[in-house]
Amino acid sequence: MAFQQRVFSGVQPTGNLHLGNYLGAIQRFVALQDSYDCLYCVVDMHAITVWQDPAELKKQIREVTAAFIAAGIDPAKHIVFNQSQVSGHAELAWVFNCVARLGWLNRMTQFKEKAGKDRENASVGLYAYPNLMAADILLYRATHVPVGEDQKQHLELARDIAQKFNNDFGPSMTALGLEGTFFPQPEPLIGGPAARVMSLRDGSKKMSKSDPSDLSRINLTDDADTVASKIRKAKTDPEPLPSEAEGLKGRPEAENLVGIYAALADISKEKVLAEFGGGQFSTFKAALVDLSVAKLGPVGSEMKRLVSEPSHIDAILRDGAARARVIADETMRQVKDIVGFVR
Ligand code: AQP
Repeated sequence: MAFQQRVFSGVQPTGNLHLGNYLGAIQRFVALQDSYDCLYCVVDMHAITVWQDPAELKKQIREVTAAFIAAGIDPAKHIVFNQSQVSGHAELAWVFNCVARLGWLNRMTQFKEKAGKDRENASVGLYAYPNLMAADILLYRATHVPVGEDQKQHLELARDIAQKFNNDFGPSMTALGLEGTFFPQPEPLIGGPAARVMSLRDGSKKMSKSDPSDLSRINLTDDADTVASKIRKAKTDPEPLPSEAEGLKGRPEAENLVGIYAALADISKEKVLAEFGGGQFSTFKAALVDLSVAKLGPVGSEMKRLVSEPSHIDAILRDGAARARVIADETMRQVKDIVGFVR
């Protein structure tokens, strides 16, 4: 079956949207708008897999929506919405809870990292998170999913779930006259120089919203002075920058800053090193500050302007959810028939 080319991706409203979310995901969402029909979702149901203060959660949902729009996503041409307004996500996730195997989920490294040592106390939702993510994507039968590298394993699981559903229910689909495969194999779109942006304080850890040190990340709402100070304080090593990308091996902090520059300037790491190789970090950092402020400053100020008008954001989310529901309801109608539920 030929599936309509469609992009789906989501961002959790868990606070402190950072440069990693921007370069690994949001900036790439913007670029895909010209070639695909896109759905960009504020995944609030994923957010509550760890405790969220209800009043803060509302603010954060609006903040992620504002970031999408400030970065250049057009909610009139594409669909921007929050997950909890479309009940199909929860319904399909339940079906997938019954398709995915415990052994598959036991292999998910993100659960192990997030649950940490206190595994017994982690929510069931955190454990089942990848099944909900598979439902998010497959509810729209999306064919392409732009994500950062940290989500690669979850995408592979979504592909396994799609395949098992198609196999398990193959005879039921045939009986219903549905030809071929029902769910596509969604393709991850991972790549570019900033698929995994690392912490500014430790090149072995990914830049993350939940890192207790604010110096580890550049938040999209940081002002120019804060961005400059965080980049100046970013950990480096004593060697000058190499002139070839090969020379970045074993130098994670240098590689991270060069990757950030390359992604912001939309050039390759080689090109960055052709310009700055052999020089000191101080010169390179000054150029990185200028570039970061020039690129992120307008996004941050537009985000602040948009969040000051919550009713406008809520209207965008309601409109997006209504349009998402049209696709989702049709998928769920067919899924219910395939599974054997009476409607
Ligand atoms: N450091 C990163 N580099 C590149 N891409 C990243 N993403 C996240 N961190 C980086 C990508 O951003 C999108 C949205 O992520 P999310 O908020 O839904 O979830 P996350 O990956 O759990 O983000 P954080 O910042 O790491 O949050 P916490 O600290 O709560 O775990 C995804 O496409 C993700 O790949």
